[in-house]
Amino acid sequence: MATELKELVKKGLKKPARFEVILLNDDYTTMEFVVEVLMRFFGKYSDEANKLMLKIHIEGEAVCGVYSYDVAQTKVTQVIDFSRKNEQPLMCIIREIGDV
Ligand code: TYC
Repeated sequence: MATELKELVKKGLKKPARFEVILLNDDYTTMEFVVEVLMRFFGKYSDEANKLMLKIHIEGEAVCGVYSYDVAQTKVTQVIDFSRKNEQPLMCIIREIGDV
């Protein structure tokens, strides 16, 4: 197969990009609020949500879920809207997973 065609086939079969949704630590958001966010938007049970919240508190950040771009971006918007409505400064970002 010609090199150009090989490249096209390769492109067509490329794995869809995946994005990590990450919560960041801060000094003001309450621990209870972060646990609520993890349960409400990331489908975590109470135990897992508490462990993940503490990981963020100690390490500065943690991956809360992995999604397609659209779903990841929607999670960020939902978390930030919910946080501001509740007067919490919690920050949420997305990061593309690189091929290794
Ligand atoms: N560090 C916050 C506190 O001590 C708790 C916290 C945890 C805030 C996780 C944000 O993503 C976060 N109240």
